[in-house]
Amino acid sequence: MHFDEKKPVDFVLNDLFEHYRRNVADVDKITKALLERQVVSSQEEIVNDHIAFRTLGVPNLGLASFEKIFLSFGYKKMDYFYFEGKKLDAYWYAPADPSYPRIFVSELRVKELSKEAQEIIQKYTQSITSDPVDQIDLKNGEEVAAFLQEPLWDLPTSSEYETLLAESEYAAWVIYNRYYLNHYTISIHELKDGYNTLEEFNAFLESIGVKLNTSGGKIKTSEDGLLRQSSTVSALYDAKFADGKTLPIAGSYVEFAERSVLPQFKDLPKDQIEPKHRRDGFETNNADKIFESTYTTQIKGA
Ligand code: OOG
Ligand code: NI
Repeated sequence: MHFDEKKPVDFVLNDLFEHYRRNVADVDKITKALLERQVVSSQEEIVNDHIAFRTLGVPNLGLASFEKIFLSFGYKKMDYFYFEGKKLDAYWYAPADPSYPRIFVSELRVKELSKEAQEIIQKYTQSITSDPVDQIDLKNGEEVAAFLQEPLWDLPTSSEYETLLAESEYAAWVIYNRYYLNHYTISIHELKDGYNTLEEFNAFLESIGVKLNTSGGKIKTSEDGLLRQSSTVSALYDAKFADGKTLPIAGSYVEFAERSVLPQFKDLPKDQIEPKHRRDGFETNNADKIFESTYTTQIKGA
């Protein structure tokens, strides 16, 4: 993706992507292979379907705080999703201009965790007594981009991290990684023949040594069959904790989405198909499995 950086949203999306690309080796690995095979002629040509963020449901943080950023950029709040087993709520946000990525934001139901886990999260977040997003100028792209990289709370100790991890992989991910971009998503249907179905694209990924999330199968399919998604498994990186210990923990991953043309537009000639003719939105059962791209079960699994 590439934007001209004139509007705050452009600066923010570019900055998020730059940090993400530098930290997640699979991003450049995939881009490089697509360039070598002449599937695309530049990184900018890859269409970004959506990006995702994770938040903690505590006062002054969470969805209600985070969404202010993208609502101010003209995004519209769309459907609600609930993930019972993972204790998460989520929404997706549609861009004002369809050439921009959708945004998927989830939030942990902290109140439903054990007392011990809640106390760890409170220890680090209770000093946040007003919404930090209210302190930034949302019209200033540089300021918003810096905010999204800024640690809002102190690092936990390694044992606190492990306690959280044992109960909620999501909680452990957010306490360390905070608002880092969780993934970007390549729109597979926009690629050329040979690469524009998930079966073909996954085969290409595996041929270059990219490991895929297998939870619920490599391809996750919506009930209507029109939204199919796959994702990589996060790499581990060495993370330093407040007690000086270093642990290998999950970072971010890459996702791939294939959105089919809606039944009412199935007879449109190929060259007239626009994003609005394709399946929009997200799917709870797909998302539930994609969350596990940062989970130990997927990372340690064969
Ligand atoms: C988000 C998982 C869900 C999708 O496209 O359904 C998702 C996450 O891992 O935070 O990205
Ligand atoms: Ni996603």
